[in-house]
Amino acid sequence: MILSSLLHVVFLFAPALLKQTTVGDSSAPAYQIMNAFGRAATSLNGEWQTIVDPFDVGYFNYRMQPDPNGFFRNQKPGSSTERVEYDFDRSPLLRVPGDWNSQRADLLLYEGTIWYRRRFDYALPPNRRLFVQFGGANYEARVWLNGVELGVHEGGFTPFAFEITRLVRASGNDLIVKVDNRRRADAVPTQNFDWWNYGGLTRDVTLVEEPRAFVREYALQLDPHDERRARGWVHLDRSADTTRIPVTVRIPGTGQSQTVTPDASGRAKLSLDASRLSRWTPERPRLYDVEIIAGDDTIRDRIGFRTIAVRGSRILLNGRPIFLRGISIHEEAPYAARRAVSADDARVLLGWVKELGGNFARLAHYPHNEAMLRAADEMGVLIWAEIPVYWTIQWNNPATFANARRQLAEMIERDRNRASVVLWSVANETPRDSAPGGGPRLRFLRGLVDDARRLDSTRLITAALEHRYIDSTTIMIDDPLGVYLDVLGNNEYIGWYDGPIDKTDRIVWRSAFDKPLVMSEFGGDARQGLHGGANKIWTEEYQEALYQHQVAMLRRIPFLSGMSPWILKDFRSPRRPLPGIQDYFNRKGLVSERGERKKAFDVLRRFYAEVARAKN
Ligand code: GCB
Repeated sequence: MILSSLLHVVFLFAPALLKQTTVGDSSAPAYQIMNAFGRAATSLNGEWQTIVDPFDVGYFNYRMQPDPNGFFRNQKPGSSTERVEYDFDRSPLLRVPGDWNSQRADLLLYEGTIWYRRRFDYALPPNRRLFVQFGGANYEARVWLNGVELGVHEGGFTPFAFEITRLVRASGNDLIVKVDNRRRADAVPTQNFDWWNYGGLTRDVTLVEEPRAFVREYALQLDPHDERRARGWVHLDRSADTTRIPVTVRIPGTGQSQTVTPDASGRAKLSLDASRLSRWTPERPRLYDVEIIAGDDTIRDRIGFRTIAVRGSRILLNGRPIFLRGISIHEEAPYAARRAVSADDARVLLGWVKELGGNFARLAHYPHNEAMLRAADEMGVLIWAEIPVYWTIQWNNPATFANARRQLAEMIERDRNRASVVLWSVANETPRDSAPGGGPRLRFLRGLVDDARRLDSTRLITAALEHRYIDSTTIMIDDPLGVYLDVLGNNEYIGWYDGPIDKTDRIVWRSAFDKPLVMSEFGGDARQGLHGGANKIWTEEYQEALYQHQVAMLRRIPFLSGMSPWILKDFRSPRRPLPGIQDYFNRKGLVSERGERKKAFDVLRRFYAEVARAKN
């Protein structure tokens, strides 16, 4: 009772408090500036000073009340007797972008808060605006500039930005970020997941300078209903004093151009003739330079044009059936056990997909960094992109739902112009509601499906589902969520969690839907270099046999339109302690964490070569 009336008071006064402690532009909610790298940007990547703070003493006082003199003040003792119990200037460095776990042995298993501090100078010319953009911070990031709180962002894998036009100084700016990767039951993902909880500023940090009116977001894709046109929209962000300015979109290579005038909300629709544009395909991933010009603002992007659709159980790329020859990938670097952070990491990982003869990758289980999507566009790898709605999350919690929706919207906003992305996935292996017709989980996921369709009509919607046995050899895919999806994903582990390898030989697959199926996971662990017979678990030969039997089974599924076995590379997981075998790695990779191939790699490669000859 006392608590609730206190909260009420805080709630009533919160807006006033915000106004006092922030300067104009800083109380706005976090948003992102699409394509930060196609703009005038200054990188803040590099070494940042850091303070490890497992008890959050830099944020709460000893009564666990927010401390107005927290570490974000970056205080220095004013006299020889003043006590200040932290000092960024003398604190150790961590590299940004990068997870903290792999940078220091004592942080390998750390879950909690680390404070990051970076000093910078920036002479912002008059009539210009400045934003600080974070590519991603796992899991919750609270940001201050020069002691003023800019805001907070929740969710480890999507970008966010704050405007700092009025706060930035010509020299000596202190940017401070509190990053907390503690797992929470109400979070997305929740407490339990099968990957390492890499914390920190894991992606690029950038200052983006823009004029008073600038293009914040834009979409340009082939119209799925009329592929002679490329359609989309632009969204201008304007200071109150800027008048309407026209926006021109150009594809210089083709002479295409259109000029539009945004409405009062800063929005305008685009429609360009696309009849002479070559189609983007995995074999010929043609990208066009695109320029978007609004007054003094020019943004450059490279966009591919293709359509994706379904007909019955087939997936159609540019109107032609395609079989998705894929593999699942976690966002871990190719030759190390750390987060992948760069275009180089992305190219090696996707290079392995190409080596497998693949044309498709499932980027599990959360949005990967932007470099990965851009590399996929350039290299010709179709992408399944997903949000970390994984296993169980709090289906009945409105805050959890709002969080999942936000992460979905942020992912779509960032990647909506990437031709490679053909599938948005809203969930992985979520347990069905107990009521056959559905319940809170179905409501939650339908909400996400509706959002994805509303935000982007140019992609297919999927989810990795579970199945059920209707007798000992017949598997039925009939999750009620399937009604709302374009493509059914399904995870199965026959030969690993589900019976012996030769069980695959007897299984018959059925589906309640006339829709394409992508086998979004199957596989088993093998320690690279461990040999034995096909009947000895954990060996390369066991995994090899498992893949042989799996592909034989998959060939018999008439409605199968693709697959992304689990997984390209061994990855760290706290759920995998077995000494000498797992050592805290999930060993289902076709490649070890050091980049060494296992035998099953070749089984899949041979299968994909055959499929490519027969089906595409
Ligand atoms: C799954 C999960 C994936 C796990 C995998 C495994 O079904 O979707 O995240 O890592 O199984 O190895 O158990």
